[in-house]
Amino acid sequence: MADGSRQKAAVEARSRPARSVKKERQVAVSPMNRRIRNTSNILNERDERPGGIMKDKSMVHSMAKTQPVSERQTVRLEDLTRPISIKNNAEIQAAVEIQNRLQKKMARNSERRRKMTHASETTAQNRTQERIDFVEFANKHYHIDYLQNGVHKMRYSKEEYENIIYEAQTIFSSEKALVDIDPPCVVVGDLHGQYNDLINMFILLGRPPETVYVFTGDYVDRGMMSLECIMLLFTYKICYPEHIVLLRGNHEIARVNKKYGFYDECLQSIPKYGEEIWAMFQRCFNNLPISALIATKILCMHGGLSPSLITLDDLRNHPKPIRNPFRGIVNDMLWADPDPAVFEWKTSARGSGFVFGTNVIDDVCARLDVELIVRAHQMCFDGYWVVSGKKLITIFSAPMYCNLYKNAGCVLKVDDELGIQMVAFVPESPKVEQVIEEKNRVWDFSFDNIE
Ligand SMILES: [Mn+2]
Repeated sequence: MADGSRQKAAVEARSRPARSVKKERQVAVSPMNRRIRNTSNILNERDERPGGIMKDKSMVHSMAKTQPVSERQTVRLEDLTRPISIKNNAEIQAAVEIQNRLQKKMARNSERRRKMTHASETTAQNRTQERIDFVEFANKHYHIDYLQNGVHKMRYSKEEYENIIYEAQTIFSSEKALVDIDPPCVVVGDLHGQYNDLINMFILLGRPPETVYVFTGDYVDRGMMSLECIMLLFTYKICYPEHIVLLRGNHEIARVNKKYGFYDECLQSIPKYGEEIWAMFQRCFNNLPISALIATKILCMHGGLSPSLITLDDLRNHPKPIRNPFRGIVNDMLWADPDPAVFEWKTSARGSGFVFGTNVIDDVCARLDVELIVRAHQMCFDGYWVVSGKKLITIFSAPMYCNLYKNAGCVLKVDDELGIQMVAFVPESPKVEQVIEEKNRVWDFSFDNIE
């Protein structure tokens, strides 16, 4: 190598990448440090820790922006591609009230259907259904007092925790490890306790059952409002089990969420019963499905692929509950990461699961007859990452991750014909918007133009 080019390479290596490496190291430790330092003022209204989306009012507007899409999709989704201008509390409240009315109407219909199809359910279950009005419980989360900047912890009673975890667990245990689902739907990546961003998404894209969702796991840990995230999602699962799929992430494992924030949050937020409720959550998590299959063509999971994934039926019929997965197909699918530079399989630096290359993605897609793999698990600055070949997409749905990254959050919309669109939640930063605009050109595709 000539001296000049070596020097140039050294300069390049020293400048930008070095800074970003340093930043990543900081991020790896500081969320926890911040948590510990700030435990005394959980209810501080101006709190800027994760969980709080709206640093100021203008941010509500900026996060409502969605990305330009192809013409076909623009027509189909015109309400989404128009910038939504929720500027003040009154406007948010009006939007919420319309949704609340719709919600009640749909709940009445769904309740009627449920009564017709499950007329012979046990009386015990009917009794708990009477004790808590689950739809009302979910709607409470959209009360204007909570739709504000910062961290606003909900207070749930012990009975609410017990009822909701119990009912949700009953439903999860009746689901297969691979759940089949029909489009249209929205696939969501990591949330990590960023409850305000979750609420923001429900307000903008619609709540279940109006919109069907597939969540790919990592609801808890890191952020400050894991309990609110998981309680709201479980409630929707109870009310509309067909309209929301909750997959398991690597943080829905006891040994992980004991360490990275959820356990501490339970102890702090639930006086006396924190430990007990945390354990109940773990038993429930053990029943979560691992993977979802949209119209037999789009396979979703939290982490990625496993060398043990031979047929879809193997996965579908995998027994549950799965307590503390350590190795094998389930553990791999919760932990794996793609890497185009890897030839086939490599052990992972995470210490669990594998790293897999593009030829593995091609092989698996051909063998299982799926066209696309959607997974989460890795932070991306523009909210998503398309692996070359367009057969695997990473989505990450926690914008401003831990309030330390200036990343966008992204969800993936799948329409009736399996056309795909990204909806980005953009934090207030011109740099982020520019990055997303650039990448969006790469992104725009449907199955029609994949050969
Ligand atoms: Mn993860």
